[in-house]
Amino acid sequence: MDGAKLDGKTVAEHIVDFLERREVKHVFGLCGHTNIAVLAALAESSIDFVTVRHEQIASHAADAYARVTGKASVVLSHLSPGLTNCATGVANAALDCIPMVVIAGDIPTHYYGKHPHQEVNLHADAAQWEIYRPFVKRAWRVDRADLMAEILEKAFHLAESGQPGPVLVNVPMDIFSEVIPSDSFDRIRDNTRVLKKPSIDDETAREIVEALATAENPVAYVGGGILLAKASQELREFVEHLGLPVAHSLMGKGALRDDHPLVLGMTGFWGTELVNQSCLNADYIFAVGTRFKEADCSSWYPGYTFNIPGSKVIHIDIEPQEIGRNYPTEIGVVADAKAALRVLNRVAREMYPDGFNRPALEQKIADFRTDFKARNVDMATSSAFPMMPERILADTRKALPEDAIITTDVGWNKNGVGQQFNILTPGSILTPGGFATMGFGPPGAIGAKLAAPDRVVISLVGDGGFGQNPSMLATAVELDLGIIWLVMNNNAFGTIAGLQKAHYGLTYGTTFPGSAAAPANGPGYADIARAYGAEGHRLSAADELLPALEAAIASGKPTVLDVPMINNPTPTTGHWNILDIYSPDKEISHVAT
Ligand SMILES: Cc1ncc(C[n+]2csc(CCOP(=O)(O)OP(=O)(O)O)c2C)c(N)n1
Ligand SMILES: [Mg+2]
Repeated sequence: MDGAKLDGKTVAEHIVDFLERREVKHVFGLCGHTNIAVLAALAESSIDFVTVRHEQIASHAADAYARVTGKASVVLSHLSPGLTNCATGVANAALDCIPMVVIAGDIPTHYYGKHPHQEVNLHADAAQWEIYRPFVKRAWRVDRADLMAEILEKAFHLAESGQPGPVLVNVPMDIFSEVIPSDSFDRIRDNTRVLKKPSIDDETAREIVEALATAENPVAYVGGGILLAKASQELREFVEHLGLPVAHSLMGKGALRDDHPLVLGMTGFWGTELVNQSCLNADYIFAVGTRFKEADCSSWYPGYTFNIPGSKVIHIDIEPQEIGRNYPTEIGVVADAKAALRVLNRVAREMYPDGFNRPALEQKIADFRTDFKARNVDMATSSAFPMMPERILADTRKALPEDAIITTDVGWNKNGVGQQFNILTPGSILTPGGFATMGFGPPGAIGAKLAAPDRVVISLVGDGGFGQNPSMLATAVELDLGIIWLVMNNNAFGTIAGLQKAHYGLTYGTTFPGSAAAPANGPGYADIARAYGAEGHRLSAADELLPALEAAIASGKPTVLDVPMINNPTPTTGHWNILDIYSPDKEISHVAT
């Protein structure tokens, strides 16, 4: 063995060299006997291994890290229970198109099917990789050491190209430890690193610009694809030139800063009247980088968010399967959002050098904002305690710099933020859109802070969501990450409690014992934070929030703020078609208190 080692490196060492060449700075994960060879190689490298106490924390942190860096993040997992623990975060990343490479250890190849310790072999031998199949772009089981180099190369390519997403590289532990010559890795050194993405031809671009320029009520509808393609600047130029109002999906929030005069807001179930009405009245919808998903489209019911057919749809997306799935589409274009918008901008300036101004539209948006603010002002400034959610959001926005990164979870923090919290820097809101995973936000903040150590990072999270992964505090304290976790604590799985109350008239299994003011269960979240070595404060009056946030930002210490909050639902004008299941014959608003 020693002799062989002199001639070459182990596969684990080659993997780490490969990651270094790709300028990977952090690997997120948790140990097990199947991956300690990789840990040993990482220990000798320039890469920091971010160790966590639960694999879900690793995959959520890696997800957020990739959202901020724009590059595939790397997770190192143990086999079976490690990989299944990790799965939720990987699936969350998959449904939001976030690039990630998961490297997992597995049982040794010579024990395939013999049921060695922790093998998944109920339907096929050594089959744990199949658990990931439904949500990764591809899952490899590496059965030969000399294939590792090209599989890794393909894995990163696939994760980052087209519609990005996670991939799995599943490695039997004996292969990690096999010593191989470097030629297979040498061969891929000069392979393509970056793929040029597809764009749009001039003729189609002219067709689109013409349609939008001659439309009466065109609306741009943008999704997370703008942020993935880093196309905010190009989007702004285009909509400003053509005077297009901009509606966005949850994932598209912040594609254009929310206080831009042309931004209508988030569509769908939690959308406001202005945005939903504008989309309903549109003759052309210019959709870019969005999948028209259910929550953003009021379950595709006509009359709530979109009237399609009726409105004509132009849809640009990198993934052909997204085009025309739920709505008939007049012009579909498979292209990268940034590349396509660049061409569209040039063509628009050639065709209409003076562009378009729509002062009446801008005035309408401004008036709506003033009116919305006025209607909200009592709640946004209320001294009520437990606090009004609107006040929590308003004070938080006041305390944060414009470029602060906010992770949300699910619940009030996501829906209310989507609706009424201004995002002022593209890419500064990280939210679990597709999977809507409770528990994403708090560990997500760890990934965000590691990717952007100089920016303020705050996790807005419900008490239910915070309870999912509190052990992420251990990692944050060990790495001294100055993150703020603001627990919007209504002592309930409040969003679901609201639904249950409206349809069934009770809250069973959806609220916690006691009340928001006096939860029956101890210890409180501030105590938990202190037990982990973080700062922890439970607020006792609404006026304490702003100073507490300012102090936490100034301290740069990991801080949990436990903020008692009234259990009011997020107001909505949209629609969610679960009513037909739970209350088919009743006129019911399932968010009514
Ligand atoms: C992992 C997971 N389990 C369950 C759900 C269903 N769910 C959606 S919102 C919600 C309640 C979240 O409670 P909390 O974090 O306290 O936020 P709140 O609704 O009270 O604002 C639940 C359980 C989910 N989205 N994800
Ligand atoms: Mg709650």
